[in-house]
Parts: sequence; C-alpha cells; structure tokens
Amino acid sequence: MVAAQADHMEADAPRTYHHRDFPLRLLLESKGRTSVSVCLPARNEAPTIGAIVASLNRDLVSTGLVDELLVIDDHSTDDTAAIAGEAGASVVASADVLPDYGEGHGKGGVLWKSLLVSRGDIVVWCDADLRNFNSHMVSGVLGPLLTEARIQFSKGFYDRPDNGGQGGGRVTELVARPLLSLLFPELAYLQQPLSGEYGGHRSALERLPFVEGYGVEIGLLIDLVRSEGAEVIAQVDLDQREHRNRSLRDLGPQAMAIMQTILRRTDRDLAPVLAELSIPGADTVEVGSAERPPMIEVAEYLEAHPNSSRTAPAESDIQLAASSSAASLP
Ligand SMILES: Nc1nc2c(ncn2[C@@H]2O[C@H](COP(=O)(O)OP(=O)(O)O)[C@@H](O)[C@H]2O)c(=O)[nH]1
Ligand SMILES: [Mg+2]
Repeated sequence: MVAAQADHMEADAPRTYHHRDFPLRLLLESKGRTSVSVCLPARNEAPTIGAIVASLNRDLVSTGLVDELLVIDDHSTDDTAAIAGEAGASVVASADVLPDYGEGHGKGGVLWKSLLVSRGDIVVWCDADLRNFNSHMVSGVLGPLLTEARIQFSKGFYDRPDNGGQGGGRVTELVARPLLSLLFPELAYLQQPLSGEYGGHRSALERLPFVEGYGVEIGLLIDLVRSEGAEVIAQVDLDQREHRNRSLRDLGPQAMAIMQTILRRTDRDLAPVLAELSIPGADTVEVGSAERPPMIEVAEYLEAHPNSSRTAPAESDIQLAASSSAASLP
C-alpha cells in the first residue's frame, strides 16, 4: 500500500472504545436532557426476547439511562409480542406502521419504521436473537453518542466464541470486508460492519435512506461516511456475542443483499434492486434491496416529530457531556 493511502486511512479510521469506558454513572452524568430510545427488531424471537427486554428494563430503564424501550414485531408467528409485552417493552406491530408504504418484511424496513414510532433524541437498535445478552451491549453503544460531541453513529463489535474468537462472521469476512476494502476502504476498518447493535443521533438517522432487507447496516454506514466522513462513526468493543448461527444456504441471500447494496452505492447500474439468487437443485431466491426514503421526507414522520430538525442535543448539553467524560476516556 502506498504511504499516502495508509496515512489517509489511518486518520479516517473509526474511533474505537470498550464498553467498560462507559460505566453507568458516567453515562447518566453525560445524558443531560438527551432522551434515549432502544428499539429491538424481532421476527419470531420468542426464545430470546424476554430475557433481553427484562435485562434492559432492570439495568437501563429503571436507572433512567433509557427513556423508551420498544419491540418492533415483524410479522412473528410465535409468542414474541406477548413475551416482550410481559417483560415490560412497548410492542409495536410493524404491519401497523406506515401501511401505505407496503407491508414490506425485512429488517431494514423495521428499523426505518422504528424511527417514526420512537421518540428519543438518540435511537439504539439491538438484535433480538442474542443468547448471551448483557445490557452493556446497549449502554456500550450509547457511550460515544452521549460523551463525544462529534460522534453521530456508534457501532458495536465483539468476539464470536463460535468462530474461535476470530473476526466477523462468514458474510462479514468473505463478502462485506473485501468489497468495502475495494470500494469504501474507510469502512473496512470496522471490526463488525454488519453487527446489529448500533445507534445514532436522530438528527443524523432521519436524514438517511434505509435499505429494506439485510443491506440496511452497510447502506447506513456507506451513506453516513459519504455525507459526514468516517470521523463521526465510533465502534465499541462489546466483548462476546452469541446468536442464532445460520446455515450456508441461509447466508447466500444475506450475502447477496450486502453485495447489491454496496455495488449499487458505487454505481446504480451494477446490480438490480430486485434480483434472483440461483441455487442448483433448489428454488431460486428473490433478494431485494429496495430503499425507504429518509424519514425527514415522509409527511407522517414530520407530523409525529414536528421538532425533528431540532432533536440534536443542545450545544450546551454536548459540551457538558464532552467535558464530563474527558477524564475517564483512554
Ligand atoms: N430474518 C429476519 N429477521 C428480521 C426480520 N425483521 C426483523 N428481523 C430481526 O432482525 C434481527 C437480526 O436478524 P438475524 O436473522 O439474526 O440476522 P443476522 O444476525 O445478520 O443473521 C433479529 O432480531 C430478527 O428478529 C425479517 O424480516 N427477517
Ligand atoms: Mg442474528
């Protein structure tokens, strides 16, 4: 690699933290008047959703760090909604939100809708299939958002014990990282660009389009880097994460959605929005990466969030937060 390129990439590499940099006391001090929503997208997550909601309620809602805890139920056919409600979350059916935009399954559509139904100045998302959930997975992501004035987006990363602790998952290491290295090298430095534990200031999130399916994570990162630069992104070490491990067959469509999203951000003609993955001896799988518009372009959103352009924390709050955290950060 030529030296100039290396310098450029190092300077732009995302700032890295550890969840232990952000003890609850520091976060509560830094929070000021900033409100925080946590939204869990869930599709048939009955085995895990109850413990996640209970842990968040006990550690973060009751202590005042999190103001709102929502589960967005995406057409579950199991007891996800009932279990989440009993454990103390407000449950919203994805199908009831913005139905005029189509029922649209898929993770990205759910995250997009969660911006409309949540109220917080900061929104944090967390996958609902985590088996070893600990509330530091959410408070860690919140850390840089509450304590660092320039950070607009914060992404969790972790070791995967099922993978010998090495790197990301298969789709991350074989698809996302090589393509990012080629086309958006600042993002190849993220340890887990596809992780489901991340969040941002509403003022930034509401300006981004959301890819409907599994391309959502990579689409948000690329659009943010292009408009604001990698210096507004932080990554936070969340220790270990265990979730549902998918078969290679299941990962093909996910990998294709990621490729579609990255390629279409290089040149819209490189991949169609809707494509078919051919699998010899099996039915082809349709993979989509259609986009929902930035929420600030949606009339219903502006009605529900009339102050949306003013939801960024007040300048004085940011300065307070930055000065109170400076001493304890590495
Ligand atoms: N598979 C799937 N997951 C969804 C959908 N909508 C929301 N989700 C949730 O998105 C999160 C991540 O999904 P998962 O399948 O575990 O993705 P992976 O971790 O990247 O393999 C989980 O909490 C799902 O319940 C959907 O339409 N399909
Ligand atoms: Mg998962």
